[in-house]
Parts: sequence; C-alpha cells; structure tokens
Amino acid sequence: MHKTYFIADLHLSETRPNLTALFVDFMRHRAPEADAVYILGDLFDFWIGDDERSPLIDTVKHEIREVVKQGVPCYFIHGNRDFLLGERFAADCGLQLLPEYQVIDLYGEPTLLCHGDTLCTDDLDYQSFRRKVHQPWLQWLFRRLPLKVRLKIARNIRAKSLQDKQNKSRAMMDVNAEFTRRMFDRFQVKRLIHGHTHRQNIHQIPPHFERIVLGDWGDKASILEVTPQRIRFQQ
Ligand code: OKV
Ligand code: MN
Repeated sequence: MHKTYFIADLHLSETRPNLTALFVDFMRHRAPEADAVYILGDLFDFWIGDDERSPLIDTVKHEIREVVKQGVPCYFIHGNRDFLLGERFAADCGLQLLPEYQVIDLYGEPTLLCHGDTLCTDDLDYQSFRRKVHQPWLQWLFRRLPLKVRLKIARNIRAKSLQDKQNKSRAMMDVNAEFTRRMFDRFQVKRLIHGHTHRQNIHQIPPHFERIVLGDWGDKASILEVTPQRIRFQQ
C-alpha cells in the first residue's frame, strides 16, 4: 500500500534521549514501508554547523542512511532552529535538502510544503531575527568561527530568545491567515502541509483549501500519513 510520511518539530537534543528513541523507532519500523519521508524542519533543537559531532548526530545520520539504503527517499526542509544544517550532513546520510517552499505531487494532488515559520508574519521580532541570521555573509562568518565560540554564541541567543517568548501572544505566534492564503495562490495549490506552530490539525479553509499542521514530538511521536485514499495522524 502506498504511503508517504511527514514529520516535523522533533527538536532532538542530547538532553532528551526518549525523543531520539521515538525517532529511531519511527525510522526502523515505519519509514521503510513508505514511498518517501519528508522532515519539515526542526529535526534538531539547535544546529550550529555540520562539523559538530555527538552520539545523537551519529544516531540520526545512521537511521536516515539505513532508510535511504532501503530505497526510501528522505527529504528535509530547514526549520527555524536547524537552518544551518548543510550539504555535508545531507551527503553523509543521503538526505535530500529541499528549498524553503517545495510543491510536490502527492498522489495526484499538488501539495505545498514548508516549515511554517515564514507564515508567522505577525511575529515581527522573530521575522527580524530570521532575516538577520539568514544573511549569507553572517552565516559565512558564523560558520568560520571555532566550534566552541559558536556553541557559546548559540547558547546566549537561545537564553535571550526564551525570555522574549514570554511576551508573545498565542495569536501572534500562529500563521497569518492572509499571508497563507496568498501562498495557495502563488504556488497554485489547494493543499499545504507545514509544522512549526506545533498545533497539529487539519484546517479546511473555504472555498476549497486545506492546511495541514504537523504536531511536535514530546512523549509521543506525531506522524502524518498520506495514502492515495486518505490523510491521517498517527502517534
Ligand atoms: C536557532 C533560534 C537559536 C528561533 C548565529 C549567524 C550570528 C547562525 C547563527 C546561532 C543560533 C543557530 C545558528 C538557534 C534558532 C535560536 C534562538 C531563537 C526563534 C549567527 C548564523 F548571528 F550569531 F552570527 N545561529 N543557532 N531561535 O542555537 O540553533 O528560531 S541555534
Ligand atoms: Mn519551528
């Protein structure tokens, strides 16, 4: 039976081994049966360069490589946290990096994929942060810093961001409806799949649009399974 899996926002880190175990379980027992696996960003809780080494990174690479070896293509769109994940990581495990927005033919239905952070246009602070750290020259500079320095900078930025987050409303951190509507038009699709907000749901938007939001991974996995017949979330 044909099926395609979509996951996002696992936020894997060394501090949460149970999460890594859930990912390993998914990659070993579900992913091999799929036509393809799409990881729509924030696979890792943070990413400061492909030269960082850790048991977690080795595990994730290994699991992706094994799935790819079995003939299941694995695709990745950057999240707001692992936007620095690069070609080196991808080449190491056979992961295919996709651009910010990608339209795929999902069993006959053109479907737009993205992480979702770019849709949250009401969060002006975040969008300004994003513009800053996405500047090619700043990334070029950051990548050249010693690993230790990057770790320290990243820790500081995360601590600062945790404070800022407390002053933001729920609505501000959701997608902007009008901006999202324009994306359906721009990419000529009636279906959008994204993550980032962690608000797992399938929204029907009149007259004929569908916005599918992937859930995050906490105590349980959140997996979207699409077959030619139906769309459903699995745990
Ligand atoms: C990722 C987010 C931390 C949100 C820094 C240039 C600069 C890249 C970076 C450092 C931080 C990613 C790479 C991280 C996302 C945070 C806190 C909030 C809202 C520079 C290029 F500016 F220092 F030169 N970074 N890390 N945040 O720790 O993974 O998305 S991160
Ligand atoms: Mn995100």
